[in-house]
Amino acid sequence: MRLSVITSNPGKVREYERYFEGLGVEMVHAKIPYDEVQSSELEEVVRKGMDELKKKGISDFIIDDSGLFIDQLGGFPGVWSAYVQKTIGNDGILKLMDGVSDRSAVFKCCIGCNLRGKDTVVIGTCCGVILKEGRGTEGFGYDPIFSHDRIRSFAEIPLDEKNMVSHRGNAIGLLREEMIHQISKDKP
Ligand code: ITT
Repeated sequence: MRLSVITSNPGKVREYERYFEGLGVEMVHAKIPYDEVQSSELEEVVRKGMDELKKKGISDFIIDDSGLFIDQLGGFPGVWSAYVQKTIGNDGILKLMDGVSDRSAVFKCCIGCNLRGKDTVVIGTCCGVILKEGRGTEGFGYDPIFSHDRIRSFAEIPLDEKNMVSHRGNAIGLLREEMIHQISKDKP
């Protein structure tokens, strides 16, 4: 089985490839642009993106819209995470969090998967905290400033460990269950 991972972010592709290794699913990176609508819900962005890609005749793919939601910033950067990462970046977030004692945050990942004509949308979350400084060289995006165990940042843990606990790992776990269910139903 072959699935295109449609994203501009190679870090996401590495996580999908690692997770699906050994499951007989080949992940292929595809950079096909689609509109990410302005919405306060990751799921709406994903569903509209899937509709647009299907209208273009594309099938058997995964898209992923993720965000970091910081409690004391009213959920910011949330659905604006990509823009905020490109503009003020991790240093900007650390400045906004200067002197803030409750550093709780949630990473969310919404995956849309089109497989054999059927759409599945799942959401995974990972609770943690914003660290006081960026640490580590693994991963991408907000990984250096986010910690799920309040000790190590996501950029300080190996990819396999991130996949076991992360928002994306949790979402992929749900998707995998759906895929196994669907494949067993399709078998003659
Ligand atoms: P595509 O939309 O093309 O897939 P993107 O990088 O813009 O790629 P998102 O909109 O889903 O992806 O991500 C919003 C931001 O959150 C972006 O800056 C990502 O780097 C960051 N991000 C997403 N998942 C992350 C993760 O697991 N660890 C750290 N940062 C992450």
